[in-house]
Amino acid sequence: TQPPVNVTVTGAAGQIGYALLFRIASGQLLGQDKPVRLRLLEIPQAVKAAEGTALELEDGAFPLLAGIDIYDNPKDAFDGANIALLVGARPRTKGMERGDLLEANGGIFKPQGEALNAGAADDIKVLVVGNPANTNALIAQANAPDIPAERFTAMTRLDHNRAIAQLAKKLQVPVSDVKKMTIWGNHSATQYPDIFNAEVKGENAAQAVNDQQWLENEFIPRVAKRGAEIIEVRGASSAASAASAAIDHIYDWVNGTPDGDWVSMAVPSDGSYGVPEGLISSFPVVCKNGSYEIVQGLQINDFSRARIDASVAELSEEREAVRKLGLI
Ligand code: NAX
Repeated sequence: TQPPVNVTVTGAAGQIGYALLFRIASGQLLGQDKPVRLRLLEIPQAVKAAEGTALELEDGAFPLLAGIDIYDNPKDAFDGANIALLVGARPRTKGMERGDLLEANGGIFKPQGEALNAGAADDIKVLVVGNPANTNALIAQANAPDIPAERFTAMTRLDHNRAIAQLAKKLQVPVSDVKKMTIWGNHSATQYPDIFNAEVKGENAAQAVNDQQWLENEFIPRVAKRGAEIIEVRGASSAASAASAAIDHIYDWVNGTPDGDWVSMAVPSDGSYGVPEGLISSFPVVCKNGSYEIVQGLQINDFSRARIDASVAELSEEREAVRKLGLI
């Protein structure tokens, strides 16, 4: 049998962590042939709750779970990590300005980037889920100069999955008929779900829908504001769907995307589609042999261009703000 893969999860005692850890332990993160060792990071006050979750994980008797260790400091938690899921973050509280939010998260993601740089395994892959995810990923990446920048990614897969589900519902087809969905830009309300390059049963999705009113006034805002809708209806923010998307993101990155399809990941821009280099922005990507490439050559119409530019402008502003704070 293979040696276990070290998977570090931060915010392990939170609600996404609770949904995520059981799916990792059951083999859904990497595949049914890959044993995993969980390394959980929490703040000291939440270590006990993480220990409780670890007891439950033990009770799952998961054949692929080789062990669980719990830490309250990033240095130890990221030592030897092959996969890092950065879920724990500082949420926006009442009266907090965006600058305060970025600064508070800088206090988390800067030391985590440094700890990854110091101790992670050579093949480390990082997914940032904690918001503001794109800029938190940028902070961690900038503080880990010895790790190739492209190993730092942020999660827009939940947005991607939401967009597929809404489009399938509109066209009354199974979700598996929808291919080549793309989320562009920031994981925020400015994100742009693009159906002009998507396909439904091989047909162009925008043509299949043929309803600009629905696209502009229902689909785009519904996907972009789905997080708020979940809070409104459920009384708590998305947790299991977010965990599921994190599983999808890493599974596809490690095992590859299917032929004839792609997924959305926020990754450091190489300048593709006019997105300034270095910004961690969502793109269509294909994964193969454990790495990914941004899909090239897609047509971007004026409608899409304006929306992509607006979301990317927000990312540029966030980068400027964290630069001024000395976080990158
Ligand atoms: P919870 O508040 O339930 O859990 C967060 C956990 O992180 C807490 O247990 C807390 O103690 C821990 N934590 C805080 N600072 C830490 C640190 N420095 N090191 C380690 N652990 C730390 O939040 P939850 O609902 O689990 O959401 C987690 C994050 O995911 C939030 O930032 C949330 O905004 C973000 N989301 C991102 C999504 C995405 O699509 N990218 C969607 C879902 C979710 O909203």
